[in-house]
Amino acid sequence: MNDFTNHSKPKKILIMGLDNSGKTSILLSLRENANLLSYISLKPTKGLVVEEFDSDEQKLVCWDLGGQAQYRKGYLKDFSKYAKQTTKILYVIDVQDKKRYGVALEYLQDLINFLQKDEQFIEISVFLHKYDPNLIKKEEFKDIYQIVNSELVDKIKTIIPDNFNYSFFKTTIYTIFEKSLF
Ligand SMILES: Nc1nc2c(ncn2[C@@H]2O[C@H](COP(=O)(O)OP(=O)(O)O)[C@@H](O)[C@H]2O)c(=O)[nH]1
Ligand SMILES: [Mg+2]
Repeated sequence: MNDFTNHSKPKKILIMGLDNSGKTSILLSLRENANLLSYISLKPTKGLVVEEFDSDEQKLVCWDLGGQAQYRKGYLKDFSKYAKQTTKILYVIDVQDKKRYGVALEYLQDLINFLQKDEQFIEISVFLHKYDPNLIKKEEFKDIYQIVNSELVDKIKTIIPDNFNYSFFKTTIYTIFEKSLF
């Protein structure tokens, strides 16, 4: 870690997505001291948690927006407050939670509507999360690749307009995170 980058202004990242999609786990993965045990003891995040820490090259300040239904509308109602000075939004979708794809896409659509109205064209990374290494071996997920493409990726491309910069990442806590993504 060099001194110069350490003193630079932290990069503000918003982590959003439904409850249980893996937001707090992703945040943990960014920290040096995370181990698999830390994931098991996770409790649902109540409301907003802000964490600041050093990543490989820069200071990050991550706003983990607990995704339970009772909070979701509240964030969006007052979104300018959260969006202010945000460098990137991580939008996390649990690919294993097929039943809630629709809800996850709706929340993303609501988020996009607010960003557009506010003309805040913040860069978005869509994390197709819980894409675990052996997922495809489970009967229920044998078509996961096609399902994710047709039910998530294609639809998300119609939700996020072209004036946003956005990319997709398949992620899981079972492999090392590419911290450079942030
Ligand atoms: N299989 C699997 N489970 C995960 C993964 N990431 C998180 N989880 C589990 O999903 C649950 C919810 O995670 P959490 O980070 O609390 O979700 P949050 O509500 O979005 O913050 C926890 O039991 C985690 O251990 C993943 O990549 N694969
Ligand atoms: Mg959480």
